[in-house]
Amino acid sequence: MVARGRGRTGALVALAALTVFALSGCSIDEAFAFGWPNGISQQAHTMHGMWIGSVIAALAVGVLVWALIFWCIVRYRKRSEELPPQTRFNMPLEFLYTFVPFLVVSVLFYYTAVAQTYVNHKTPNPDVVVDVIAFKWNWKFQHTSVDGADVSGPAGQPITTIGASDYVPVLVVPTGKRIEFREHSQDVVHSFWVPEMLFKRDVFPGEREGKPVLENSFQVTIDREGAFVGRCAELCGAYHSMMNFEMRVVSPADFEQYLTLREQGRSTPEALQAIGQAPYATTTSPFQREPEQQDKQG
Ligand SMILES: [Cu+2]
Repeated sequence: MVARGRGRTGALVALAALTVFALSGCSIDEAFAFGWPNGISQQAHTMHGMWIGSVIAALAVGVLVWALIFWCIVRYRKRSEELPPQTRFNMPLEFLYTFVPFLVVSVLFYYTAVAQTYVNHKTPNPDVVVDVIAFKWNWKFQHTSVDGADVSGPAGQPITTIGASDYVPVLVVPTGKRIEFREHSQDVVHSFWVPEMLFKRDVFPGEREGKPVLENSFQVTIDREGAFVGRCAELCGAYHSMMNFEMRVVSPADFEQYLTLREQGRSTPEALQAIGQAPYATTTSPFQREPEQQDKQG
């Protein structure tokens, strides 16, 4: 009687879980992602796939372990005062205990290494090179080269985008192109992070004989247009949290037009407006302190 009641409760719990899942209307992919976003780059999709696979593997192992635990609780519960038969040193079982976790770790390690190698891979000739210059407490983005050719303004000056006290810097990049971000810091360690890329990398300071001691860089191919907030992900001082920027991903044609306008000497807001990407900076607002806040924070 008790066993039947327990079975019925189990079935009810399973049915409830299934109903919640079905009514929430989310796909298998979303259900197993547990809130992890799919990202906007090919590299992010690879990491997302790795995550989904790990979740499924973890759930499979978890369900097996839970089933074994509950089966043991029921099957070997105390029935009398008599000492049950004692079994120890079961070699096949001990071998299984050691081998199975090793197998699980090996498989996870393999897929991690494959995904990491892909995400870290750099081709020698990226389509677009952007220099990311971090300083306390803002960003400067410089479009350095496109399709192997250097880009510069009308007087030969570099094409840069930098925020001001009333607007955040907007970094404009194209879809479907391999983009290399080369990171430099002018003071302390910062970290370049666009959450939708599912990726961040520290920006290091330090130069020796005019060359960076340690230059971090990475490459991505973005496949979704849109405006995405970017942040500093390394505590770098008092106004670290205000170190926001925006990444505006546009079509390759719009990007080309944007860059041509910049080469002609137009400012970032003007060029963005001309390619139909106004208003300027939509994902985050700059740091504007109220007078009373100013007093409190000194
Ligand atoms: Cu910072």
